[in-house]
Amino acid sequence: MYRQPTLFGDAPPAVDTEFAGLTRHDLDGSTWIDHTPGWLDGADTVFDQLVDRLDWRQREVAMYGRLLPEPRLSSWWSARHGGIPLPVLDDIRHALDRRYGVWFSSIGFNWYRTGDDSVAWHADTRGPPVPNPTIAIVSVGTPRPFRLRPRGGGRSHTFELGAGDLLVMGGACQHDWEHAVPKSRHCRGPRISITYRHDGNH
Ligand SMILES: O=C(O)CCC(=O)C(=O)O
Repeated sequence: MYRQPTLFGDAPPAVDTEFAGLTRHDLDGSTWIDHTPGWLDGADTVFDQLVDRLDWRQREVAMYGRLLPEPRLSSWWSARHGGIPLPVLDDIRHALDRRYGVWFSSIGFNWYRTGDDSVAWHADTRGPPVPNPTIAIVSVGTPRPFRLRPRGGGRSHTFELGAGDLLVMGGACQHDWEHAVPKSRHCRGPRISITYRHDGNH
C-alpha cells in the first residue's frame, strides 16, 4: 500500500479549534455542508495509527439475493465502549461537540484501500431516528471526491476531500440528499474516512 506523503502530514496530530478555513455551502435552503480544508494537522500520522490500531473488517451486504463483500474495510467505535483508540479522536470529538452543539457518540471508519473501493449512494439513516442529524467526516490519506445529490437523483455536488479536511453535513441532508464516494480510476492510494455521528440522546 503506497500512501503519498501530505504537507504537514507527519506533524503531531491537532485540530484547528477556531475552524478558520470553514466555508458553509447552502445546497437548497434547508441543507448545508461545511467544508474546512486542512482542519486536522498530522493527517498521515493519524492514517498510519488508524491502520495499525483499529480492528478492520470487510462486512457483507445483501445484494441480488446474495451476500457480497463491501468494497472497503470498516471499523466502529462507540462512546459506550470507552477507551478511544487514538487521543486525537477525542480532541476531534470535543471540537465538533463545541462547534455544532451536539454530542457525537459514535465514530465509523471506512478504509478505501485503492480507487476501486467505494461507498454507493445512501443517506445515513442507521440508528435511532434523529431529526436533521449533523454528521461530520474527517478525511485522511489520498484525496477522494465526495459527492452529494438530491435523494433519488439530480444534479450532484462534488467536494474534493484532501488529507485532514473536515466535511460536515447538516440541516435536512440525511432526509433530502444522498452521498457517495464513487470508485475512481485516477486515485491509486488509500484513504480513511472518520465519521462522527450522534444519537440525539444528549
Ligand atoms: O468515506 C466517506 O467520506 C463517506 C462515509 C459514509 O458515507 C458512511 O460511512 O456512511
